[in-house]
Amino acid sequence: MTFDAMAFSATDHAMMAQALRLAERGAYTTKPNPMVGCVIAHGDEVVGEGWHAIAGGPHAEVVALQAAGDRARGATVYVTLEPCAHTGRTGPCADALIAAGVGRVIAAMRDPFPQVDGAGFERLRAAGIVVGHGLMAAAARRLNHGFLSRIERRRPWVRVKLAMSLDGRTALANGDSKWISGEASRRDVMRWRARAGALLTGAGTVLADDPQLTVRFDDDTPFVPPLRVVLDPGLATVGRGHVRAGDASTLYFHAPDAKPPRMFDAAHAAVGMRDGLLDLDAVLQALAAREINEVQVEAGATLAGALLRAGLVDEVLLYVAPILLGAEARPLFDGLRIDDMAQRLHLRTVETRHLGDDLRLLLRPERE
Ligand code: AOF
Ligand code: ZN
Repeated sequence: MTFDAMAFSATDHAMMAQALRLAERGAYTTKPNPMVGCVIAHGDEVVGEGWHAIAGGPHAEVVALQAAGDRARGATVYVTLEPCAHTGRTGPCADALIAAGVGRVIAAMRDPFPQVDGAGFERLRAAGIVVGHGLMAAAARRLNHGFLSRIERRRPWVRVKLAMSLDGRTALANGDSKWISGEASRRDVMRWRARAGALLTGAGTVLADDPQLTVRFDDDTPFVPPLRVVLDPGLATVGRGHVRAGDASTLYFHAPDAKPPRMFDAAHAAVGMRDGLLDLDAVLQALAAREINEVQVEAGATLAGALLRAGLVDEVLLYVAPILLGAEARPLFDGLRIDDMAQRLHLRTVETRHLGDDLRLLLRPERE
């Protein structure tokens, strides 16, 4: 049977759905690696499960094979990403699957990582294993949109987090923006932060809000702390703000002519200027080069607006609080000039949810 002709059964779907749920367990810890889940089964009977928990640790298939032991022989393996064929921090999963004598491997999607990219499937087929792929591919892509963005577009996935009043305002005219959203929303933000490889803000937000940009959970859920990134063309915030307190590291991007002070010990990098702002494309490319898959932007309307205008926003995470801030307060995105309804920007609502008194929307700008 060729993989193109393989029809997936209801059992196949249920097993892959479980593999995707297992993969999610690595959401806060696998970065910069993708999240991967694996289920090994004989028909409806699951004999092994695994997920990739941490970069450098065993891959999902290896964990599941260990759990299955001898029962892996002749079994079907469901995995959310193509098994690897390279020797990276661990040995190739394709070889481990072959050695265990599995009968069939079904993957949700191909791994675009240059050292894999189809080579895993080929190696399995060459060993006589039946290979299928494409089962629940859309869900698998969504799961790893950050990793895929870094590999395929050489820039991270960009999520802009905003909290607004019912009248669409994010801060008072004097810059005060604490507290718009409620307690449940603020707890929820921590979970999204923990998924991100970097939290990005601007010098204006550091001066006005003094955020810590750390993950603070009220339980002991493990996570890899995201890098804090400050866009500060003139290095005006050096030595100021909470953004360097706590355990996470901080990286400053500045204009080429800004001179870091002599005793400045934080990581910093110069990027060019474009339209009076740091070149945002260059910033994102530099973050991808540092293996950042997903960036969460927590900044004001200036940076959010600049990213949106540059077409660099992949996702908007919006908390809507049932309060009114009035017409003098600041909007969501600065610099959008729309004189004609034909110019209006469309976003697609991907998900809505209630959090206490707030409403959480997940939106994607529509690209033409
Ligand atoms: C798999 N199963 O569970 C994962 C895979 O540095 P390494 O050795 O951990 O390799 C990382 C690369 O391996 C990563 O970029 C991605 O292409 C693949 N991840 N592959 O077969 C897994 N996590
Ligand atoms: Zn692997």
